[in-house]
Amino acid sequence: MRYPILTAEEAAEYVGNGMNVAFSGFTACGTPKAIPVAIAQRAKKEHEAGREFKINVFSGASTNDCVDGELSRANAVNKRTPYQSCPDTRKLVNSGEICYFDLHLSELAQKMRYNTFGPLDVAVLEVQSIDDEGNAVLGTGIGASPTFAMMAGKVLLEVNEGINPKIRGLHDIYVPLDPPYRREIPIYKPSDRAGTPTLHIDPAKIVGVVKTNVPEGGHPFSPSDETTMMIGENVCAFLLGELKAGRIPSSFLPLQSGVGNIANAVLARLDANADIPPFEMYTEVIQDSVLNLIKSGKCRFASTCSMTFSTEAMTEFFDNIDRFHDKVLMRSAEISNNPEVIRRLGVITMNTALEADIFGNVNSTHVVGTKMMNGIGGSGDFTRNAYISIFSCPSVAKGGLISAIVPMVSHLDHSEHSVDVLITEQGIADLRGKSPIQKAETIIENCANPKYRPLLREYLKMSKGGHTPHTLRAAFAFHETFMAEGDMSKTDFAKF
Ligand code: 0RQ
Repeated sequence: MRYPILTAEEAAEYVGNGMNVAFSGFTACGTPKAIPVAIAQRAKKEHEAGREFKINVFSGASTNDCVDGELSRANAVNKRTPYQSCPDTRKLVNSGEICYFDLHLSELAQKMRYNTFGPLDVAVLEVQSIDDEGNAVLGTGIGASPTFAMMAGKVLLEVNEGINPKIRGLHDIYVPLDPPYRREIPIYKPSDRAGTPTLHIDPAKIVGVVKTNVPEGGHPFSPSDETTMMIGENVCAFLLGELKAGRIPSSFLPLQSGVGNIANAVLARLDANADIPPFEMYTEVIQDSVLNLIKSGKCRFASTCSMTFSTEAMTEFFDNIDRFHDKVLMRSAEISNNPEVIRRLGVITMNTALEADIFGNVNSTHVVGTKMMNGIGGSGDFTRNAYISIFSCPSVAKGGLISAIVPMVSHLDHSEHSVDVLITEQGIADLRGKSPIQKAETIIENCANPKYRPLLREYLKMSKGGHTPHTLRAAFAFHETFMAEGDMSKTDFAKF
């Protein structure tokens, strides 16, 4: 190999206080494992010596514990974007110690190419292999690596020997020209290839390689419970109704699904339902449930940005790669989440809400309007450009102390203009073609938990006048009551 072999500690010496540093990958997949830990150790030493050491951290989406966890615990993060889901990072974001800006994932690469956040000093990229001409085979998550490699002054590589070499050929690396020169992105169906299987990195920028050997996989998820199963059933029922009505063609349309337990349960129910025809996915993350769908023949093809498989699923995938090789393609987040492509393909999107209001506005990010949970992630990229956008969530959280259906969302991520359908375990609210009052009646009767329906009906009744009736002084009565008494169901509108 023509590149110097470094220890992680030597590599970390290239990262200085105040630098913009980008890490490869998307979710935990494809994220570096050694250099960020060494950067965190370096930060601790600098702090002990009384010197400042914080970096601005860019990534494709959430990362692994080696990036967000280690760097946050070392108090080494100044700015952070576009998404995180790490408890240690979340704590510092909510105490104001990390300057977090929550960004649509598809937008990061273009903003970086236009220098919106200043020059990118260092890119730390995990790869499966790299040749002397700088052609790299990436790992199990791409994120914004193509743009990070293009824009970084210096590139530090982690060559992970734990990534199965059979991964070669699963990537489609394509960077669009920037406006005003942009042309259409040539993807007309989820399986279309637009670019190349390897990422070219200018060898002159590669300051060194750190070797690691960490197998990918091992991201656990909980099995479906009764609530998530019911949500899955309701999503199936909705999609079947749309098929029957001819609003979804009989050949079906590509699906996008978020991550987490609800998404897994929905996909499992789609798999089990014989009336749902085989479909393709145009999505940003595929979990074990998608591998099962591919095995059963229900999912014909999955375009994704990362493969978030458990260790067992990852092993099964690579052991049977001949069977899966023409069924999966990984793209950068800029392409997997691209508005142009999503709108063209007619993607049906399924994402999760923390809370929704009776008029169909959705909060996916802020607990009680103030505390950041994770971030908007790709949910906005998909929702705003969907053929049909579906949001689902359990009707209550924290054992019923919180209603997920509220009079007014305490933070807005997805407005009523982008939310077509709301689904809880209670039922389906199809909001299309309805006025705000009709939306409210449908959401209260079909989606709200029976425990909260009388309160929500009362709110709607007391709110008179206008197109979207509200009683502004009481719009956050549910949230205020929860903060004061720990139980939204104790809301007394007369006190507001
Ligand atoms: O709390 O963890 O203490 O049990 O929120 O809720 O129901 O387990 O659902 O794991 O799917 O997360 C919106 C956060 C949902 C996620 C969100 C509490 C609840 C629980 C988690 P505990 P669930 P999930 C693809 C697309 C935005 C990004 C996105 C998310 C915890 O789906 O981050 O969609 N979405 N990306 O008890 C207070 C409420 C609550 C509440 C739930 N109303 N108030 N707490 N909780 N509702 C991925 C990428 O973009 C990479």
